[in-house]
Amino acid sequence: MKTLGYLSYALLACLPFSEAHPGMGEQMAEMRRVANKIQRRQSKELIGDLATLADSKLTSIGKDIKAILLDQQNAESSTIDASIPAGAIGSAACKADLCCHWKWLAYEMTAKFNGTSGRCSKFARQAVRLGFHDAGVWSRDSGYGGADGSILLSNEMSRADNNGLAAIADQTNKWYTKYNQYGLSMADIIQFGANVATVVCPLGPRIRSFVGRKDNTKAGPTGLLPGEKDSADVLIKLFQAKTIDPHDLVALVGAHTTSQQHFVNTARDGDPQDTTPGIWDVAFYPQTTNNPPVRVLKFQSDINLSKDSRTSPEWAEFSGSGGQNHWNEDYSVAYTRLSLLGVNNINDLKECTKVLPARRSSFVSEDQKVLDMWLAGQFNQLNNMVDDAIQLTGVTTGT
Ligand code: HEM
Ligand SMILES: *[C@@H]1O[C@H](CO)[C@@H](O)[C@H](O)[C@H]1NC(C)=O
Ligand SMILES: CC(=O)N[C@H]1CO[C@H](CO)[C@@H](O)[C@@H]1O
Repeated sequence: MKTLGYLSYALLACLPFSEAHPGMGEQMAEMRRVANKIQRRQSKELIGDLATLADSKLTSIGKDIKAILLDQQNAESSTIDASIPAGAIGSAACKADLCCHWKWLAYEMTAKFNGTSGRCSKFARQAVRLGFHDAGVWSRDSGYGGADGSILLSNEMSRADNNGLAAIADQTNKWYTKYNQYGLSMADIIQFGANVATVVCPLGPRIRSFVGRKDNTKAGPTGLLPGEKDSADVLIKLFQAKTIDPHDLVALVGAHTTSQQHFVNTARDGDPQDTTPGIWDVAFYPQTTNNPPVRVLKFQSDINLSKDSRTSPEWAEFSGSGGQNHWNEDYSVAYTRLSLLGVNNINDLKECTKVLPARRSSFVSEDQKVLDMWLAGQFNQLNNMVDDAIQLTGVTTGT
């Protein structure tokens, strides 16, 4: 790969820098990042029908998704349709409009995912994880499984892998009962839910949202989801078998920035994985390698990934300045791939990104003083309130 390396650095000479007067160190970091990106592109793998379809056969959405999978195009979009839905749920006007029922569903999801604190709720965080656990049950060798709705349409929820997803499973089943009659598949509702949840979390990216996946009532293969005690090597190989490279894996586990665990350590039910649960910031990365307040519970798998030479450079980059935009961009590309594993009609998908709510690019936690005391190990009883993203008011700090 040496020649590719030289090629990458040669190409850099033509690339403009976006920052006005970045320091030399930052310039070097940016150069390394772009060079790595160019190198990574060479090894990006196509999936599903896109692996075999000729370019001349691609629809415009097929072309876009292919470019996203090859890391040649951003997967974020700010295109918003602010008009009211074309008609009431179930009306002829709504049925005639591709994204109308998706818009109603986006309203319902947003209400469920947005806490009174403005942070995203436990439903949002479980929705992101549900999207991963439906799609992630797939590998190049499995031949079946993936983003097919089977996590809720079969008995997969009885697997220990899916502990912690009961609340979003119940809620998603209700949405399916209400909307499947209008053509919305379970597989799509789950992936759409993950994308709505991501953008409802403050600072989260607004990921392009495609619909048209097919449902499958057959349970996916077992043994394809990661464990919290896995080594970096096991995790890297597990994800590589899903066509997800180490870089994309680092981007994806950043979703733990929002997390509050319940089953890794049941004695510490509700303890978060960084100091800002319910916020899609990059605090998770540096806090995994440092010493955060006592209530932050780090997963061994995350610690291991932060240290392995194949994943630690990216971990450090997301931790550094400019990490948020870089991470949002990379997460969106990586999640788009994840959300399409096992999907064999990618070229026929349609797009309803415009019905997602707007993203929030800044956020102030108004109850941070109370949160900080909670993080320092006081107020155990606040765990569930933080989990539900309830505004914590009326507690004086005495300072
Ligand atoms: C390295 C592989 C991974 C491992 C070992 C892992 C493991 C876990 C575990 C054990 C939990 C806590 C569940 C609980 O106790 O309630 C969790 C939470 C979570 N995971 Fe992962 N995960 C991995 C990758 C991912 C990926 C790729 C995503 C999404 C793209 C993701 C999204 C989440 C989210 C959003 C939560 C928070 C759930 C909540 O707050 O209820 N994880 N993960
Ligand atoms: C979520 O709630 C916050 C504050 O309550 C509000 O500022 C924000 O716009 C809401 N987000 C969405 C997508 O509705
Ligand atoms: C294989 C490996 O590196 N496992 C490590 C994962 O992280 C935990 C916590 O730091 C270590 O104890 C393991 O040895």
